[in-house]
Amino acid sequence: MICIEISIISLFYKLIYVFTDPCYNYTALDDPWRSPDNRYPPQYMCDYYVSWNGWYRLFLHGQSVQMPDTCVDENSCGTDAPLWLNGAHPTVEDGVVSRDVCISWRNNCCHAHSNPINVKACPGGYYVYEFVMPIGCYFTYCAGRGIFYSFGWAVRDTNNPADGNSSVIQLSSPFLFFGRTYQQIYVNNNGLLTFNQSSSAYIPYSFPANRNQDIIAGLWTDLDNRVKGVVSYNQYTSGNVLTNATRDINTYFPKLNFNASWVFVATWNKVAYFNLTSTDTSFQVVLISDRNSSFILMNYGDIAVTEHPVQAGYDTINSTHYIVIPGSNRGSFISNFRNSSNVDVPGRWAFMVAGEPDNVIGIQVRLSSFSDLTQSSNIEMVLQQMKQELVKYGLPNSVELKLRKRQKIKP
Ligand SMILES: *[C@@H]1O[C@H](CO)[C@@H](O)[C@H](O)[C@H]1NC(C)=O
Ligand SMILES: *[C@@H]1O[C@H](CO)[C@@H](O)[C@H](O)[C@H]1NC(C)=O
Ligand SMILES: *[C@@H]1O[C@H](CO)[C@@H](O)[C@H](O)[C@H]1NC(C)=O
Ligand SMILES: *[C@@H]1O[C@H](CO)[C@@H](O)[C@H](O)[C@H]1NC(C)=O
Ligand SMILES: *[C@@H]1O[C@H](CO)[C@@H](O)[C@H](O)[C@H]1NC(C)=O
Ligand SMILES: *[C@@H]1O[C@H](CO)[C@@H](O)[C@H](O)[C@H]1NC(C)=O
Ligand SMILES: *[C@@H]1O[C@H](CO)[C@@H](O)[C@H](O)[C@H]1NC(C)=O
Ligand SMILES: CC(=O)N[C@H]1CO[C@H](CO)[C@@H](O)[C@@H]1O
Repeated sequence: MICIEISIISLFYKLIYVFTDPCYNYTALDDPWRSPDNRYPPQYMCDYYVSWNGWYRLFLHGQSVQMPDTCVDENSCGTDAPLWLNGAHPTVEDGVVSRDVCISWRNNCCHAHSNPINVKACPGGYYVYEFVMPIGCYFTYCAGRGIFYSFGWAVRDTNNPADGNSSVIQLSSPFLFFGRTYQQIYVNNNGLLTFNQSSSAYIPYSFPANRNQDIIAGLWTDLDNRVKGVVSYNQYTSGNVLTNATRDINTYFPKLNFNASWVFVATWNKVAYFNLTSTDTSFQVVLISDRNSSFILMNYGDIAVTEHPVQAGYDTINSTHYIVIPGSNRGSFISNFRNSSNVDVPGRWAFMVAGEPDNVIGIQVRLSSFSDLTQSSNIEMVLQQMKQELVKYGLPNSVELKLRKRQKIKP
């Protein structure tokens, strides 16, 4: 009798625990505008007017994310002065901890402190936050890390004119692109970078085009910043941007011992498509070099679908090298750019476009099951993925991978 009573009581406590543990008792907050990549919004959000109550778990488009615990740029997270966690996230063993919250503003990562919040790590590998009213407006809690490099007026970008192109930009360090050395570049509003002359083409051609032109297309389509959005650019030879670029390239291309000396950032922020004034499209093309080798990062934020033809990737003179980001020739598919990647960072693509490639001595392919290879469409896909991997390491895109069937020899 006593035994049963004890187990009922312990079950009762377990239930109370489950119902009060914030790890199982939170409100899901999925506001895409809270992303650090949502910069220079048309209107500022403010968390001061939210009736915060209890614990929250952060999501972005359904994906579980955490609050950034390193500085975020001002003019991001849907406002001018975003809030980030000034302290490391706890471990599950730490239980509930209190953390300082910083306000990033006026070129100062911690211009002021907002009210502290409680944070808890959960066994499922996520965090919950007990958000409280911040100290004023326009402050918002950020969600996720963001992949965009700093841009905009806070870092003194140069803006392109409406519906046109930049004037010729002299590069402060030459950019190598598959054997050619460029001292100048154009940022063209329709989503592409060109070297020798500007381009007003709003209907892309498909890569590989075998033309007499080197071209880098973040998202080449009919973009229209007369009605909405800003196209801007900047180049750097010192500062945090170089540190970040060095870290990123060494992560994606290990063993090169890379040290960035020059970074060029071109950004299309919240630009509309022509004749589709309600759309918003944001992406970035980042060129990185150490004089001897060079890399391209493409960062994709929210990309609206479009019926205009599109093209993303790069192409070279005579198409000796080219890349088409998968799906980028179908405007109905490009919203997926935000979560596709060749470097395991949703929204980001990285390519080496000049320099000594790391010697490729083998590739490892992991298949979810052997039967995957019985379908010829799957084989094509696996070969494509292997090719992407090889091209990332500097092999020309003209390499063709073919599967040769071999008779199994009986022992
Ligand atoms: C563009 O410039 C590069 C480098 O200066 C040069 O090699 C190439 O011939 C030029 N292409 C055209 C089409 O003018
Ligand atoms: C560099 O990266 C850190 C950490 O990801 C980020 O907080 C910072 O804003 C970045 N700085 C620049 C200039 O991109
Ligand atoms: C990269 O170069 C900078 C400036 O030349 C230097 O201060 C820094 O120590 C170098 N970093 C590495 C990892 O070599
Ligand atoms: C603009 O859109 C309208 C309707 O949405 C369409 O009738 C018109 O043909 C479009 N114009 C151009 C130049 O595409
Ligand atoms: C570039 O290559 C030259 C010649 O191989 C070498 O001497 C130099 O140190 C390299 N510079 C960088 C920044 O790697
Ligand atoms: C491109 O191809 C044309 C025609 O075959 C050739 O004359 C030209 O030299 C090639 N250009 C380069 C940069 O390879
Ligand atoms: C990728 O992004 C698209 C468009 O935003 C979204 O509908 C889709 O669910 C995402 N897919 C994944 C696997 O997250
Ligand atoms: C191809 C093209 O339209 N180029 C333009 C780039 O911008 C300059 C300055 O506005 C124009 O003169 C060019 O015609």
